[in-house]
Amino acid sequence: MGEPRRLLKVLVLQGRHLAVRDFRTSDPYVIVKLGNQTAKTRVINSCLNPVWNEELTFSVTEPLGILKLEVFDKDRFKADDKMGHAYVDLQAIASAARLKQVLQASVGETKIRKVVPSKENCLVKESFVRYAEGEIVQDVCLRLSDVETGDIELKIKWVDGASTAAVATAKTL
Ligand SMILES: [Ca+2]
Repeated sequence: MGEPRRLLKVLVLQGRHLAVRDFRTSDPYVIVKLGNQTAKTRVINSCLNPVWNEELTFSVTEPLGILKLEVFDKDRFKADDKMGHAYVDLQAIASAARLKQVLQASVGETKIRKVVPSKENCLVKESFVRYAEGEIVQDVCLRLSDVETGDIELKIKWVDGASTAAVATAKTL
């Protein structure tokens, strides 16, 4: 067995008040990048408040870096139009994940960290990193840049392969 595999699961929940790129609406989709890994959601046609509820999975590599999001309007006969971009600094969730072993004894839900909106991030409101049901989760609401309007809501989950295996072993004993 090699290094335990750690995953970052990015649940792209929804977009709100996205920009118009066609006549009255847009056909939005989101590209999410972590390092050299890229994943994208499906296109939702003719919608400025799309609900994707789509989970994109990335391998966690060191250094962890920044999660980047780009929103586009799908077009049939020309290049897709830009609808803004945003990023998430993953340091808060990464450092919370390091605390996980300490938290394993705790019951229910624990808020570990709070990130407040500032010029240094894209947050629309306070973002909490929490420990719930054995997982480290961060709820994020992002304001898109370089666009007239638009927010994107995400849920980021840190999945530690090693501890999942440990829990499974504990259950069989
Ligand atoms: Ca379009």
